[in-house]
Amino acid sequence: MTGTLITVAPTGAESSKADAPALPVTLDELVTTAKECEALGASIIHVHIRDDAARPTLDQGRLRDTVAALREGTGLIVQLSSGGSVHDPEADRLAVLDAAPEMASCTMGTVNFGDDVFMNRWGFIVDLHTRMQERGIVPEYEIFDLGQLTTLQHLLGRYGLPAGGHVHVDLVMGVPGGMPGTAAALVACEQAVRDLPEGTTFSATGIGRSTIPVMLASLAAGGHLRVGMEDTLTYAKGRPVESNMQLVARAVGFAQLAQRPPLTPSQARELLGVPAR
Ligand code: KMH
Ligand code: ZN
Repeated sequence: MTGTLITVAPTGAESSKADAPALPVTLDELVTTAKECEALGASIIHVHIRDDAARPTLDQGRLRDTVAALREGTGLIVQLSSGGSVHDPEADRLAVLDAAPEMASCTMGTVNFGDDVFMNRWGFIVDLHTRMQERGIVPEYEIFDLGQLTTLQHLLGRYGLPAGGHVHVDLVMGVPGGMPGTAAALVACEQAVRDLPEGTTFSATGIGRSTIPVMLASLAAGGHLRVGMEDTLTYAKGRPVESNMQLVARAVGFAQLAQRPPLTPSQARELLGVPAR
């Protein structure tokens, strides 16, 4: 078993700065957070950006500036979200790839998302996957429900392996409308991952209070970790998260206890098939 990939997802598109003042929403806040999380043991940053009013945006200029600033200021693998917010049109989500990140997310199906719907049509998934192949952008396949792993199997069988040749999935567990954030659900996914190409790796993230059981289950099952304020705003009962660093530090501690210490960004690049810097 290898060390642990730790992804930080610091911002997301769902929480407001008013509700979570520690949320990094400016470029400066994002780069500062990224540097601190890298120093603690993160190797990937999953990025959603905000506009001047701290609202989610897929503005192309801002995306490019963000990729450049993170590359300049950190060694982290920069993974842009192509999921955006549930309100973003497909064209804007596809255009995220024009900002030329090293990685981008690619969700494997439509899912209810609280009171909203996170729409991911088959044709849209194929467009994202094939454009990433053409441009050498390594996908992280986002899985919100068990059947989406079967969709991924179908996608790879029909359109081939992603850029870099390695398949990496992220199990997003505990979204209201998706699979639960339980050890049982994680084990079911881990079994289904075995039907994907040999060497496929997975990370897992538990939304809200499922963050700890999902982290422990993922480490026990040989998986990797994603944490951050995109997914978790309460550190413990009655204690709001103070910073992304607090969540990364906890994940690093769990990984070390499991004797699977954090991978460095260059080790993570090697594992995922992301070209070395
Ligand atoms: N914000 C969610 C609607 C992704 O980044 O690819 C979608 C999401 C997944 O966060
Ligand atoms: Zn996201």
